[in-house]
Amino acid sequence: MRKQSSLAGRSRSPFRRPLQALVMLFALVAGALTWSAPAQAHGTIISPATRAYQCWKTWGSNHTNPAMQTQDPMCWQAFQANPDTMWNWMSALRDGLGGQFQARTPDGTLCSNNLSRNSSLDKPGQWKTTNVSNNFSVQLYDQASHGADYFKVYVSKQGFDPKTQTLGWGNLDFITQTGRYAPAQNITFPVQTSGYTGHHILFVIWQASHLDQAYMWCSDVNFG
Ligand SMILES: [Cu+2]
Repeated sequence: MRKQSSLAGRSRSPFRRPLQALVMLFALVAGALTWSAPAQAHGTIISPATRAYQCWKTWGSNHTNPAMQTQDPMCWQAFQANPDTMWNWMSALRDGLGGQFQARTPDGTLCSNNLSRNSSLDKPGQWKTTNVSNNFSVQLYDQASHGADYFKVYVSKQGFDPKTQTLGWGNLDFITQTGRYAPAQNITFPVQTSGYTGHHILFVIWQASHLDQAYMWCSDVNFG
């Protein structure tokens, strides 16, 4: 019986092998697409760069380089924790918050938008900073052109140390809330501050316009 069935199997193999090869090829391609393509296309603040975007831009094409461990340890730990955080720099979103940002975002989870897959972004440390003056521009790049109901902008208080402290709501100064912006791939708005020196976290909430979809990010800035 075994012999017969194996013979039968062999006789079918010219048909089965190409089919198996096709199935495997499809699985490989599907797997590669799932891994490399963003789950959905959205956006982030590219200037001053958000944490995940800065890491992606600096190391994305070179993310296995061991030099990152000493040159940019916070990006290193983020890539170690979950490289998807960087590949999906545009997808730090939650739907349906109804504007309840503080109530639904516990202290210590602000920089990840309370997304556990991005918790590496909440870690204090030597994140690379962008130099800014008291008055600077914030630039959203949005592949999906959602537009904005508004942006809310905060800066960590003078005296708060992003290198050693985890960010909570009580550590933030509210700076401004913008008006609406029509759908566009690039939205730039001005921010005016005073009295800040050194390393601060710029915390921005983007309430997108196509549905109740909220993004939150931390950008590390150095007030010169
Ligand atoms: Cu979107």
